[in-house]
Amino acid sequence: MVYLTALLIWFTITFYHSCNCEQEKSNHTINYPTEYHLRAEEINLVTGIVKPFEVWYSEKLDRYRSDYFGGSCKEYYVSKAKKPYGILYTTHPIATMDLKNEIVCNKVKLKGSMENLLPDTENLEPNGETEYDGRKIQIWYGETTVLGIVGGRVEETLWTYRLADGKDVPIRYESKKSKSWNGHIFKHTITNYYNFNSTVLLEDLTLSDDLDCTFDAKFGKNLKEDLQILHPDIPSHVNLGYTSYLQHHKKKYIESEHDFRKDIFSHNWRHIREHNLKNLSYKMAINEFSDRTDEELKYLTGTRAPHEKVEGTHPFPYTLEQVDALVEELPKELDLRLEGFIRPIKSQGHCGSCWAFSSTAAVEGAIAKSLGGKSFDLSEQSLVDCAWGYGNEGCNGGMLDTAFEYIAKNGIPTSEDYGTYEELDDYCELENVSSVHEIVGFTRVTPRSPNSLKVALNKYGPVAVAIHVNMNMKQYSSGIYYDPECQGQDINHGVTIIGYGVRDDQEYWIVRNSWGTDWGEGGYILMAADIDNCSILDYPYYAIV
Ligand SMILES: *[C@@H]1O[C@H](CO)[C@@H](O)[C@H](O)[C@H]1NC(C)=O
Ligand SMILES: *[C@@H]1O[C@H](CO)[C@@H](O)[C@H](O)[C@H]1NC(C)=O
Ligand SMILES: *[C@@H]1O[C@H](CO)[C@@H](O)[C@H](O)[C@H]1NC(C)=O
Ligand SMILES: *[C@@H]1O[C@H](CO)[C@@H](O)[C@H](O)[C@H]1NC(C)=O
Ligand SMILES: CC(=O)N[C@H]1CO[C@H](CO)[C@@H](O)[C@@H]1O
Repeated sequence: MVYLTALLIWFTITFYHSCNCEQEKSNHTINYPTEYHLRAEEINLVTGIVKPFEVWYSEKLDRYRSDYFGGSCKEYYVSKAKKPYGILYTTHPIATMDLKNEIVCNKVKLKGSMENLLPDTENLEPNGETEYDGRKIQIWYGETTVLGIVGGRVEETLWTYRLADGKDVPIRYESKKSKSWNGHIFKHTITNYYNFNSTVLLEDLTLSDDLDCTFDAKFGKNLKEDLQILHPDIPSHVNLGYTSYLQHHKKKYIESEHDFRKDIFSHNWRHIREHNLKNLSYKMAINEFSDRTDEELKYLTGTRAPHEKVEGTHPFPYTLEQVDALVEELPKELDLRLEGFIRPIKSQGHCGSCWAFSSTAAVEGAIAKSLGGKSFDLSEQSLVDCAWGYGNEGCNGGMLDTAFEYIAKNGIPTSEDYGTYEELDDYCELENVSSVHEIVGFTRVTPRSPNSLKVALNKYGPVAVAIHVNMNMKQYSSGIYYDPECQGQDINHGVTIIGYGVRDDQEYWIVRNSWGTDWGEGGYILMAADIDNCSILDYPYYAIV
């Protein structure tokens, strides 16, 4: 210990004696220029999104400007002399259905002094030097933990070169956010900076006169309107949109989780906006799922492809030839909701019980059809609690064939009798119910045969199907859903087909989901019916009563 202290004292003295201390100190901190114009691009290695931007910054003028995506979106910051705030002007094209891009300008007050536009240097330490393009490059590195995310870690690396006046110009910045315990990287960006210029002109920092900029103080009242006015490429708008989103959906996160949520939200917002501008057959919308990863949303799904009683208890009674003849007699459109066979939309909540909801809806419909429209609200919870012996696992998922097999053997009580849906695995309390509704068996409709499905819907009632669901479908809002990315993927969800129709020569299935009425068209989705989109025709089952 004495030895160590002595060593430390010797080291400190030697250190102080041998250095030009001003010089040494400045080598250990990053000193950005106070005047700069830079071009840059941020590459998100997780999402693949490349975001080009350009910045002008002047401490002399107390102003900055950033342009995004070649200048379609711009931000101008102008400080107010002697006032503790500045004004941030943003201009961007407004998203209209007909693709006419009208430029709008908004302004907001920003408290405090002007912020630098270059990476935050607070956590960075010198980490060696390298050579690039005949220049000496300083490397800076920092590692911090992300509070609120178990094992969350941020690694930052910055590469700069030093000008003759001692200022450090960035050329590359890398930020990697990961969960160290599983190595999962949830954000990884590289930003390249180039074309540094230390001359910044007032005219570059001045907004065009013919823009009519208004103060929008009313953000946060109506999410849908806010997202129309704001733009996902402008960082300050992302903040406003995200705040409005949290308010609208009554979401609360701990401080350190906001970055992560905001990233997912803005990514989805941008993706949805671009999708909707393409005027494809369906629209998407920001909803309660839009700040979650696809992985986190596993609870929305939970149906596996069958592997046991695949064909059902009774074979489908028609051959493909018979079906083709029968289909001639069928109506061109069918909606079993209009017959009174379909109960109101339900929500499975945070529980992977879609398999119970889709099979129960098919049973409810078959019973209502047999009783001429008298319907009962049957208990999904009884399946979640009691169908484990059949290969189902409550909220952890299940299969359609074994759900029907269970109902055929045990019957299904009403929700009123069994108890309301709980969104969790509970004890099976079937012995307490006074009576159950019974089915004779179930049938797998000939797979990949749209005509067979139409015959089944007309003759037997709703058909439960297993499908693949992706993030686009989770944010579906209206129209006929067709997504090439949905093809050839694993089954993960159970829904119920309750009819079919034609719009603009495109045939579709009317599909009932179990994610509440806020999602899709009042809880329903129209899915392209051509052949086998999202594997919708691989495992279709109806109940026989
Ligand atoms: C500090 O940086 C200057 C300029 O790059 C260099 O000349 C000097 O050797 C550095 N000092 C140390 C101790 O690294
Ligand atoms: C968008 O699609 C609709 C329906 O297909 C069509 O009527 C409309 O003209 C399209 N608009 C644009 C801008 O392509
Ligand atoms: C730097 O910017 C000024 C003002 O825009 C311009 O006149 C000058 O040519 C630029 N210098 C370089 C090296 O591009
Ligand atoms: C169900 O019946 C058992 C045995 O009779 C009883 O202990 C239990 O409290 C009942 N549960 C409900 C929800 O009524
Ligand atoms: C795999 C498959 O059947 N895809 C079809 C889904 O629907 C689209 C649009 O109607 C068809 O073009 C695909 O062939």
